[in-house]
Amino acid sequence: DFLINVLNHEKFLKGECDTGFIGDNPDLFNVTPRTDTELKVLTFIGETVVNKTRGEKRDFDVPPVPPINMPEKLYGTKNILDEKGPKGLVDWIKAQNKLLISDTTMRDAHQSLIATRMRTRDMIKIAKELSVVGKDLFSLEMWGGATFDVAYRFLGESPWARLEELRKRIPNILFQMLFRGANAVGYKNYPDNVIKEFIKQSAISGIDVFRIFDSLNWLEGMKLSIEEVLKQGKIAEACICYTGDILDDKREKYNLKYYVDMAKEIEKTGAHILAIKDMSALLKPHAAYKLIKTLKEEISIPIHLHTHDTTGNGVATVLMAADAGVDIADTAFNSMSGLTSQPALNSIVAALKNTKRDTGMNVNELQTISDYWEAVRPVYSEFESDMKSGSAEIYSYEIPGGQYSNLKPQVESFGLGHRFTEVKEMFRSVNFMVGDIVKVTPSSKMVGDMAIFMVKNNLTPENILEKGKNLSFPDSAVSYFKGMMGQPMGGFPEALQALVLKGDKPITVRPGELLPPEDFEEVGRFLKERYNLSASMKHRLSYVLYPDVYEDYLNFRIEHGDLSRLGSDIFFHGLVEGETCEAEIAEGKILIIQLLEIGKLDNEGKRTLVFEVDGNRREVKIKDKA
Ligand code: 3PY
Ligand code: ZN
Repeated sequence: DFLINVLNHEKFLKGECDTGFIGDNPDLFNVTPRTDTELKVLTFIGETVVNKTRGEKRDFDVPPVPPINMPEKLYGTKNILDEKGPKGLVDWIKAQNKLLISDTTMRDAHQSLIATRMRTRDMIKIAKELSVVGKDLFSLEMWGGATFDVAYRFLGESPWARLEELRKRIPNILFQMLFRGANAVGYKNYPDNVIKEFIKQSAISGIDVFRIFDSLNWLEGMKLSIEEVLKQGKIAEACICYTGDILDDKREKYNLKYYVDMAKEIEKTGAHILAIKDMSALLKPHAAYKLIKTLKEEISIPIHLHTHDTTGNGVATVLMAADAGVDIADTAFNSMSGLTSQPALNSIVAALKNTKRDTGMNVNELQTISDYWEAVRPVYSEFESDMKSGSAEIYSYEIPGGQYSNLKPQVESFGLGHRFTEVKEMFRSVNFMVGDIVKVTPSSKMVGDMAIFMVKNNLTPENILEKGKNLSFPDSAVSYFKGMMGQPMGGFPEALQALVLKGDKPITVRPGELLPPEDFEEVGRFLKERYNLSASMKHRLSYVLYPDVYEDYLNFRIEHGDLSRLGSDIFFHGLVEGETCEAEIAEGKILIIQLLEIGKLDNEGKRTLVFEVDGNRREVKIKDKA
């Protein structure tokens, strides 16, 4: 309108106006975004607004970062490892009376509570404060598990960059990752050269402690990874996944002797630390006491306890384990703890104050970090499960935390929402049917897939051999029975194995032995040709582990640019009309963006969004998919 009035103006038409300012300020009449980066960011925000969050009720603020005085020197466990090596660190752990604390907020806690969606941006904002306030933490679990693929798949960001950016800001605390043994950070077996290269690159990029597990507690599946970590001079923390109930005489397969024997085998591999990985929160407080007390008498390497709070008994389990002499315990800052996440860090620190296992940490200072995460969490509310309280039924179902909160939507997606309880009961039955196994990624997924499959096809453990003859089973079940997840203790139930494999022969060796080595040169050539990318080994590994996900990520970056510096409130929710944000689009390059107006639907099904960017009017057209 403004333009049209000017163009009709008498004086203007007669050439009596000084229009030199137009030449000086061409931006005044240019409403298209100035640069490609600007266009991409406005389009991304526009798409979020038009097709996702228009009209949503907002109940979050941008999280404040607490002020901090940086001390002259920061010293922590990472310095001990770097100065004294793995053995020196182990000796140091053994010399401590205090309970050492790991914080899982940046890995397992958000994996369990908000579907692994925490963005790097929210982590690096608090990193410096964490390095000071958390200087006495044993470690930060901040990588591995599901965080690797979810970063690419749903957040459009590189997990490698997360590791490196955090490392820069936190030089003094050990970084820990969860490594799925022969499955690395994926869901299937990879060739040996992939496993070794992944460990090497992770160590170079900043990981100090590798927590290694096998989803069937099959030591053969873990040895290669342990050896490679030792070779890299880092800390190998090998796991026993806890299942069953050592207090229950009827669950004799997984009795105390089973755990002691396995712990001794792990010690023999040269692993530095034993982890008790209680992914399903089955380790009851008194069982924890008994297990840890016995293990402390039987082995000499330090013990690190990992549990979840799914039953509501998590803090009690940690405190009992502390009493029995456990060296290190996993916890999460209170505002990111509880339910399917880890037990509460701040509460445990407070509970142990003035006891013989006093952690020596300052509860008041730690509160500031918990407050920060409390403000971050509502931005991610769309990813929360609807679980409101701990649940004792988990002791019977033995479903791991993350899977438990995911199972309901998964069951609903199969149209079986009304049969959810039946699926949970079936999870329990399937476990016994397939051999009473450890259930953790990926074996837990197999049991879940089978449970849903059985309910959907009205199968039972009693009728499956008869009724399942002409059915093709879920891929994960075929993979399990073929031996591609390793060998379960006590072997496979043979009749069921034959039914699922339908004549295919199972393997009994390590799957990695049979897989041809990956050709990283060829991967490099492909990425160069297709994306003009001079891919480093890290990025080649990403492609090898997740080819489709990694290519989708590259295409996302081509389409939207690097959005990793955008605030998470903007990334997930866009803007409301009238709202202004600061968008960092490249290192130090900040745009002030205000959304002025969301236009009406035009006859092409699009809406024009009017922004002001650094004081200039900009417009983008967005297709309304509604
Ligand atoms: C993972 O593998 O991601 C887990 O957290 C298993 O407990
Ligand atoms: Zn866990």
